[in-house]
Amino acid sequence: MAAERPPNKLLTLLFVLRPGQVLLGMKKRGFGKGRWNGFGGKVHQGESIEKAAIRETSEECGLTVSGLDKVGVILFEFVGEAQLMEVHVFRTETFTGDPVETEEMRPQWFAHTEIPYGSMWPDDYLWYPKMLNNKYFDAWMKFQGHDIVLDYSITPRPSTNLNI
Ligand code: 6OG
Repeated sequence: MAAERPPNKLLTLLFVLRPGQVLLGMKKRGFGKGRWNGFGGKVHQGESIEKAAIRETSEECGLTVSGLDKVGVILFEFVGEAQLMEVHVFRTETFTGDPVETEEMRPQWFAHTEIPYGSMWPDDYLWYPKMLNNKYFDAWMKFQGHDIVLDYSITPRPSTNLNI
C-alpha cells in the first residue's frame, strides 16, 4: 500500500550524529510538541530541500551542519485530514558549534542504545535503526490521529550521498 494522492507539504528532518550518539530535540511548541525528534520544518518557496534542512537545524538548535547524507523520504498520511506530508530525512556527522536550547527545541545527546522511543512519534522506532546505520529508505506511514500507526511500508534503497 501507499498514499494515493500527491504530497501537499514538503518538510525536512535532520539528525546530527557523533560516535555512538544522536542529537535529538524536545519539541516545545507546535506540531509534535512534547516529543523528541530530529530538527526540521517546512521548505520555503524557492529554497532547496537541503538548504532548508541546514537552515532549520541552525534555527532550532544553533548548529551549523554540512556534509549531509540523505537517508530517506517518508510520506505521512493522516486519516480524514487533507495534509499529506513528504518529509526528507538527512543525517550528518559534520557540524560546528554547541547545541543550544531555542524557543522551539531543547536539544540533548542520546546514546543509540537509549533512544527515548516512548516520548517520540510512534513511527520512529520503525526506521531509526536504518537512519542510525546510514541505510537509505523510502517509507509511507498512515496515521490515525497522532498516536496510532494504522499501516506502513518501508522500502530499502541503495545509499545516496549528497555533498553540499
Ligand atoms: P514544523 O511543523 O515544526 O515541522 N515530522 C515528523 N517526524 C516524525 N519523526 N514523525 C512524524 O510522524 C512526523 N511528522 C512531522 C517533520 C514538523 C517537523 O516534524 C517532522 C518536521 O521536521 C507523523 O515546522
